[in-house]
Amino acid sequence: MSTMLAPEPVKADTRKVVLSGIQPTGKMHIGNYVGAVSLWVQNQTRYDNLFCIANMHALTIPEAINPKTLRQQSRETAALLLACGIDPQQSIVFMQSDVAAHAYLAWILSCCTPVGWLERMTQYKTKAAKTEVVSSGLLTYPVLQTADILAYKAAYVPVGDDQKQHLELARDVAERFNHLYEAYFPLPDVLTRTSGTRIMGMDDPSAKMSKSTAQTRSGHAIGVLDTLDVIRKTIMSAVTDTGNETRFEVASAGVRNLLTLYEVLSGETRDQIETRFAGRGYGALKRELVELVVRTLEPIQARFREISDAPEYLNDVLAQGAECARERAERTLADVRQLVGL
Ligand code: AQP
Repeated sequence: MSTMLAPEPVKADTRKVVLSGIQPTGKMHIGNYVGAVSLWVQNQTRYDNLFCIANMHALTIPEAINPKTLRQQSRETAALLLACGIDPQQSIVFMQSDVAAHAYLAWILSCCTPVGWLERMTQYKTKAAKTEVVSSGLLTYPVLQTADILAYKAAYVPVGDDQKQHLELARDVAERFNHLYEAYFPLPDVLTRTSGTRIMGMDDPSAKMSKSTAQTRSGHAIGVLDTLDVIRKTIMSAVTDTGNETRFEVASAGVRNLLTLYEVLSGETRDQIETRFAGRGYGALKRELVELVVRTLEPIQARFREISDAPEYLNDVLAQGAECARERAERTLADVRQLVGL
């Protein structure tokens, strides 16, 4: 099949560079898909794209993942990106750990980053509060993310809402580097959806849907690879309220979350959705959302199975991706070494 041929190297061109990543810290969920991956796919032909599996970021809480699981989930995540529609003929897909320049650049950038900036990060505070031994890697996580972005002088970083603060930090670090040495790095801009940028937990609409939470709480996330039965059960038992309100602006958090998922996956306007569900109760909304989610995920799951049956193809994609990414990142690193006096 032509789409399973080893990709040609993706060459840099005059389009703006896009870089984004996903951690292989668990099962990819519909929040990752809606907030980030579908946006990457949607804009794929418009930009010069690099997408990485952030497996080094996944080491920041080493107690949470064992080496075998990390390796297996990293490959699964890469296969899922392709299954979701990332085309390796158009976008560079690679493992973060295959490009050593990220870690090297992260060290140089960490020397330009005041500790206070890192200690203020919301994600650091939340994750540190839940972790017995807080690694310095958890604190410097956003510096490695900044290195991921700046290694390719990315103009845009498409992410969900939870990563916005890290992006602001990346801009601040780039600005500080430019101030200390020379105006070298462009300042990256965040790209987010207008709706669906923060999908909440099905079992708790006050907390964002998260891979790590999903590992300990069934009913929290809709996994991209979940079976029809699990998807149905998760959506049908999603937290709502005792009312009947399906207007976006006034619905309770849980109902708004379901409406938002419906909006992004259907492409219908809010007016159309409100008319569709007016007075029909939450059961109808849930049942139709189940159908929509299944219609969205079925082709992704079928494609995932095809890719999983062709491990050599995935090896080729990742090897080619690493080579292309390495070449670009090494060029940036050579400039940076020169600028800082190494
Ligand atoms: N609930 C969400 N709604 C919308 N977008 C989301 N993203 C994550 N959760 C949601 C976006 O998905 C991309 C990849 O996320 P990540 O792997 O970098 O990890 P994360 O942001 O820390 O999200 P998770 O899935 O909850 O992982 P854990 O539990 O490991 O922390 C990012 O662009 C993110 O914004």
